Amino acid sequence: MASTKKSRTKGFPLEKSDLLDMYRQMYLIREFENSSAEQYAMGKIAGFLHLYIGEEAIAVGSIKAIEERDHVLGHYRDHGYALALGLDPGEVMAELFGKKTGVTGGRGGSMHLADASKNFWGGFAIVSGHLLPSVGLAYASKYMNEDRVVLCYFGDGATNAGAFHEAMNMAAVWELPIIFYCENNLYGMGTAVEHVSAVQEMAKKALAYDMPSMQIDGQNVIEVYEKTKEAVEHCRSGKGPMFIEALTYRFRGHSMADPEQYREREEVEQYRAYDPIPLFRDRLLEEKVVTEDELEEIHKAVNEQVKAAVKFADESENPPLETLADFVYADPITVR
Ligand SMILES: Cc1ncc(C[n+]2csc(CCOP(=O)(O)OP(=O)(O)O)c2C)c(N)n1
Ligand SMILES: [Mg+2]
Repeated sequence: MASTKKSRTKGFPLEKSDLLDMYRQMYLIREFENSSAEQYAMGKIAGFLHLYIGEEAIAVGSIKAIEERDHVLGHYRDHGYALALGLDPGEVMAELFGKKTGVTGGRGGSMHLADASKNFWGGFAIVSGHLLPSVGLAYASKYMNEDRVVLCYFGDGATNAGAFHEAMNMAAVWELPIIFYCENNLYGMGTAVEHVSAVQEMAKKALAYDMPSMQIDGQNVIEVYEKTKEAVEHCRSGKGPMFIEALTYRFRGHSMADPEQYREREEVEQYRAYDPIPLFRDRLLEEKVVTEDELEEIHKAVNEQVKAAVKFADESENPPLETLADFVYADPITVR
């Protein structure tokens, strides 16, 4: 959500405070996740932990392009969306730790972050499981004349699932205000895209539904912002859905349990040249939007914030045992 002021920084579509905010968010996601990886190694986080490291520009650039009333849904690699939407890092870390103070009371963990007050509906662990609920929200928006756009993020792997095709079809038939946001990081777990997808360019899949699409550089936060803004305007003007394929790469394994035997170290190193954070930092410095000192201040503040988030999670209580069955719809005692 960008500032509404008209002033723009030379060479950029946004003013300085927005640009610095975007840089801060990307750096926060990176440091938050580096720290969560450490916490995982110390045994403080149970279950899966999927890191977004390398893909931060997508969440940050695209969420900057929407309004507060718009809906956001994503897959299990969801820390970036949560932090870009402004969820409290302490409460997100506490959720990873399974603590009572977590964003969903410690019941969902890393893959199920959500906050209804921000229209952030998850964090879904089932690949493509959120695509049809996303279409449902877009349908409600149109039916009730709410002028809300749905941002639905998913991976390249999800485009091979049946629900993807059902969702794309219905959204196109009903001309719904939804952006299908495909983060193509070239792999689904340990499987390279070329082994499982008949086409290598995910944007081509939109052609089958006569849906307009764009292929964008997911490592360039400004491009992500500008293209998402265009897509949001398309949806808001009643022209129906849009498909965006953001080209990206994850620098870490699929999850913390991934020995990464399916790709060469050299490949990962090559892609590090496209790390979205230094790319944005260098551009801000070159265009003299920011000084090294200002960046250093941001780094310091974020590092403190992440430390405080871990402390908050560490010091928070576990949910009490007697609340174990709260929010479970079926009675666990009587169901056989
Ligand atoms: C229906 C379903 N099948 C299989 C899995 C196991 N699984 C978890 S993540 C994943 C890969 C998905 O890859 P992609 O959609 O490209 O997202 P990425 O992890 O690359 O961000 C798979 C197969 C699952 N969670 N759900
Ligand atoms: Mg993928």
